[in-house]
Amino acid sequence: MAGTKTLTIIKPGAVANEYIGPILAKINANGFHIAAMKLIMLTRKMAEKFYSVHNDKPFFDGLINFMTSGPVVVAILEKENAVEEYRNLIGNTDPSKAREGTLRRLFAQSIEKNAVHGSDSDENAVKECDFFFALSERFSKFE
Ligand code: IDP
Ligand code: MG
Repeated sequence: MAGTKTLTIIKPGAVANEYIGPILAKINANGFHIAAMKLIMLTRKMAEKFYSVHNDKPFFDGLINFMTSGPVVVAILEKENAVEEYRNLIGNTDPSKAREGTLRRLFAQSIEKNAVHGSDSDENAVKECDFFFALSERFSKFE
C-alpha cells in the first residue's frame, strides 16, 4: 500500500519571492494536510547530507550553495498516496518541462531554483521526515 506522507521544502528562491503563502494555498487546495512545518536555515552539513545521492553530480556545489542561501520552509504533507500525488502537483524538475498549473511551472526560476522539493519514494519520504522532525513535532491525521 502506498504511504500517506511526503516531505517538502519550499526552497530559498521561492521564500525570497514571497511565494510561501501561494505555495501553501495550492498544497491545501490539492487536499494535503500539513502535519509539521518550520522556517529554518539549512547548514551546509544538513544540505550536503540531504542531497548526498547527488554528491557526484556537476550541479551539486551550486545546489548546496543555493539551498543554504536563505531560509527554507520544511513540511510534512499528508494525503493518501502522498509521494506520487505531490510529485504530480510539483511537476518536472525542469520548470520549462513542467505541466501548466504545477508548482514548479508557476513558481520556479530555473532547473536549480525550482521552488520546491518533494520526496521521490515512500522509503525516502520516511527518511526525509525523520531527518527534519521529531515525532513530538508532528500532528498526523493518519498515525
Ligand atoms: P527532483 O527535485 O525533481 O527530485 P533531482 O534529480 O532529485 O530532482 O535533483 C535534486 C535537485 O537538484 C533539483 O530539484 C534541482 O534543484 C537540482 N538539479 C537537478 N538537476 C539539475 C541540473 O541539471 N542543473 C542544476 N540543478 C539541478
Ligand atoms: Mg529528487
